[in-house]
Order: sequence, then structure tokens, then C-alpha cells
Amino acid sequence: MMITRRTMLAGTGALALGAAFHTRAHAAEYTYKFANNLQTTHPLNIRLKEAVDAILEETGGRLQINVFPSSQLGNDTETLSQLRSGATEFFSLSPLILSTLVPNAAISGIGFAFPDYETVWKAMDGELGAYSRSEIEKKGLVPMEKIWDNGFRQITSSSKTIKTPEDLSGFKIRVPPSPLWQSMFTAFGAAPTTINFAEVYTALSTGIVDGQENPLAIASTAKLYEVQKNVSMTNHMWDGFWFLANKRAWENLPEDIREIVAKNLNAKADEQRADTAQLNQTVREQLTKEHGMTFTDPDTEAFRAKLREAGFYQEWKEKFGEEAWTILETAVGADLG
Ligand code: X2X
Repeated sequence: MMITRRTMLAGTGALALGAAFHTRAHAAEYTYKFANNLQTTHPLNIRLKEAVDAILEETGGRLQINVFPSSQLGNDTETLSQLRSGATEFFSLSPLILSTLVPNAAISGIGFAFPDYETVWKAMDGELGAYSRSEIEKKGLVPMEKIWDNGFRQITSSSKTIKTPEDLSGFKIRVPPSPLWQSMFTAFGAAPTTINFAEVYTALSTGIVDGQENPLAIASTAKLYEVQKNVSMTNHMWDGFWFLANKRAWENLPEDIREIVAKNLNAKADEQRADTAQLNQTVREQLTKEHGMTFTDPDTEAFRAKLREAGFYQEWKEKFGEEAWTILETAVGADLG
């Protein structure tokens, strides 16, 4: 399906109906909450709505999953606590933010590890994904098999043009709550500030920070173009969203319902991945023509060399350990250190 402004707007209409989707005449046997931090116009919420509709249908109305987008239930740090306590049953979360609880889940976020999407999906649907899920399960959460896409991350700024790593020197940049993000931008010589996504737009519009980094689909759906002018296409990290369930809530569901949930969420993962990759491609023109953003395509090898010189790879090789690092290097087919 071609993701265009019209389909996005169509999606918005349907998704905007009430905070919690799906009010029904007859109360379902199970009514669960699914939280995420993205706008209703992002492919994640468009495909998630389709999944929860199918789940309601296929369970004969027994499981109703109400989706709460745009951090409605709280910012990512707060919602992760709700997921752990069971106050929220489902949450989609970046492995790097999850690393505040599951340190080695951040392995897939190593800078410049993935050259392209083919390598990403081979790894995340292969041994690296399996390794990450086993680390997550050890901490008492239930990950769905397929990770959804966020995309390759780019650096935006309100004024400065970023062509070389030196341009990041002292740059006040927002990073999500995660040790690896802090470490990476410190290694670039920037001044990273940890801010949850729910607060990013305000932090940029008030000048608390001058920049941030996210895939273009996020810059578009979160309207960051209103408070940022320049984009540097650094592709410095690939990021995704693990779909996580609270263990007790998951095991509380009958097996047949669990199978229907897993089947639908994993099936929609492939469609969402295609949508998001396409949107990350097509939206550049719109951000340029309709929102006046200026794009720079820097030599990304220089940024990678800066991380190497700063000891970033050595630091994380030691932190993740031999086993995880070997799985990563095998998955990306490169010596990262
Ligand atoms: O917080 C972010 O920047 C976001 C939306 O990309 C994540 O969830 C990691």
C-alpha cells in the first residue's frame, strides 16, 4: 500500500475516534491496553489498528485491545514501569530504551552496524533477534517474535548544518533515555540531553536543545519540521520497536487467544516494515518542498571513524560481552571494532 498524505489523513480520521479505540456494546472477556509513543498517522499505529481489529474479530469479541498512541498513558520511562507492573498489558518500545531494564537488548542499536534493510531483517528475524528476545524474557517480559520498524536515524537541527563529525562538537542534542545513545553522542563530541519522546517537540520549540535524531517518518508524523530546519542524513543507527506484553497478563489469556494475538501482530509487522521503509524514502521530498527543510548527505564513514577513534565500539564490546558481540558481527558480516 503506497503511504501518501491522503492514506495518512484517512488513517487519522479512523484513529482519532476517542482515546481508546473500539467501544463495544458487549464487554469483551478480556480488555487490554496497548501503549505506544507514536502519532496516529505513523505506520505503526495504522497497522496496529488493523491488527487489533482482526484480533477482536478472530477471538469472537473475547479480546478487545484498546490502543493508546502518542504517549497518552505516560512517557516511555513511565510506561515501561506500567508494563512491568501490569498496569498496562502491551507496549511497543525501542530496544535501546528497553536497555534501561535489559542492557543487552541495545545490541541492535550499535552505530553504523547495519548497512541496509536486508541486513537488518536477516539479523532481527535471525540469531540477533532470537538473542535479544531471550535477554528480554530473562527480565520477565514477553516479546512478540517480529520487531516492527522505526528506521535509520538522521540528525536534525534548528539552525546548524551538520556535514562533518566536527560539526557535532558541543551540539545540544536530545537523545532518548538510553545509555548507548548518551555514549554515542558523547563520543561524537556533542552535548546529549536525555528527554523522553513525549517531551521532544516542546524541548526543541523552547530551545532546551538545538537538535534531535530520528527516522524521517518520525520527523514528519511528529511535525518536528515545525521546530527543526536542517537534516543531516547520517544513517547513524537502525532502530525498531519490540512489541512487549506483561507476562502475567499474557499467560492469563487462553492459549488460542495468545496464538491469534501473536499471529496478527507478527503478520502486520511485515506490512508495517514495508510502509515505514517507504515513508522514510518518500517523505524527504515533502519535508523539503512543503516544509522547507534543508538536507545534507554527509560522508557517513567520517562519523563512523570518529566513533572508532573515541573507543565507542571497544567500550560496548566490553559491556555487551563476547557472545553478544560475536552474534552481532556475524549478523552484520563485519568487524565493527
Ligand atoms: O524516542 C524516540 O526518538 C523514538 C520515537 O524514535 C523512539 O521511540 C526510540
